[in-house]
Amino acid sequence: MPALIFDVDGTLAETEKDGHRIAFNRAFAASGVDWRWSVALYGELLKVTGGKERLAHYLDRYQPDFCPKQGVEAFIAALHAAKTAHYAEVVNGGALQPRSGVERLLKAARSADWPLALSTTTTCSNIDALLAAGFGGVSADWFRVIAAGDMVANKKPAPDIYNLACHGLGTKAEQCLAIEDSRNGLLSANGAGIATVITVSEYTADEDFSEAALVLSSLGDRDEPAVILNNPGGLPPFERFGLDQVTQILN
Ligand code: XBP
Ligand code: MG
Repeated sequence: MPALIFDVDGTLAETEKDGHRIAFNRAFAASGVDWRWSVALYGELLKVTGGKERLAHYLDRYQPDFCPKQGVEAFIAALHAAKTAHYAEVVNGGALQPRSGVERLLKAARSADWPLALSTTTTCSNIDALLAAGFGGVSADWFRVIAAGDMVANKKPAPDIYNLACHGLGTKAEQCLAIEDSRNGLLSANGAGIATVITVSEYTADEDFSEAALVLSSLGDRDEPAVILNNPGGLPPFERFGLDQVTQILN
C-alpha cells in the first residue's frame, strides 16, 4: 500500500510570501527593530530552512553588529515565538487555501485507504493554525503522522524529518512518495530513500529538481490543469496528478 508524505509550506499552500514573511515583519515591528524582509530578500533567506535558523542567518549576514541585551539566542527564541503567534493571526479565517489539486489528491488517497503524513520544517502550531482555519475541507486528523520542526535535530535538506515520517507510518521508503516544492525538501526526501514529486511554488520555480521523479506546475485540478515541467520517468500525459501516477512512479 503506497503512502503519501506531503511537505507543508509551499506545497499544501503558498504560505511563505503572504504568510510567514508577513508574520516575521509584524514580529520585527512589535519588537522595535526596524527590519523588514522584502519579497526578494525573503526569497534569498528561504534557502535556510527553519524560522529560527533563518533569523540567525539573517543576523549573521545583515545585522552583524546587533547585540540584544538578552543575548542573540534568547532574542531569536522570543522573536520566533512572537512570529508564530502572528502567523496564526495571518492564516486565521482561511486566508491561505490549499494549492490546486492538493485536496483532491488527499481525498483520493483517503478513499483508497492509503496512509498520509506531513513532513515539514515548520512547527506543529503553524500546521494547526493553517489547517484549523478552514483549509478547504482538509483536516489535521487526515494525517496518520505529522513530522514537524524541532522533532528532529537536523532540518531539511537533512533526511531526518522524512525518516521520522516514514518510520511513523511503518511503511518502507520505496513505498512512500513525497510531494514537495523545494530543493531542500527534495534532498531531504531522497536522502531518506523516498521518491519525490515537485510542485514548484512562488519561490522555487528556478531551483534544481534534477533528482525528482516528476516536476509539475501543481498537482492540477479541473480549473487549473497540471503542467508537466520534467518527466524523467516518461509517465503518460495527464492533467491531474492522481493515484495512477503515484503507482506508475513507485512500480
Ligand atoms: C518551510 C520552512 C519553515 C517556514 C517557516 O518548511 O523552512 O521554516 O519557512 O516556519 P517546509 P517556521 O517547506 O518544510 O514545510 O518559522 O515555523 O520554521
Ligand atoms: Mg516547502
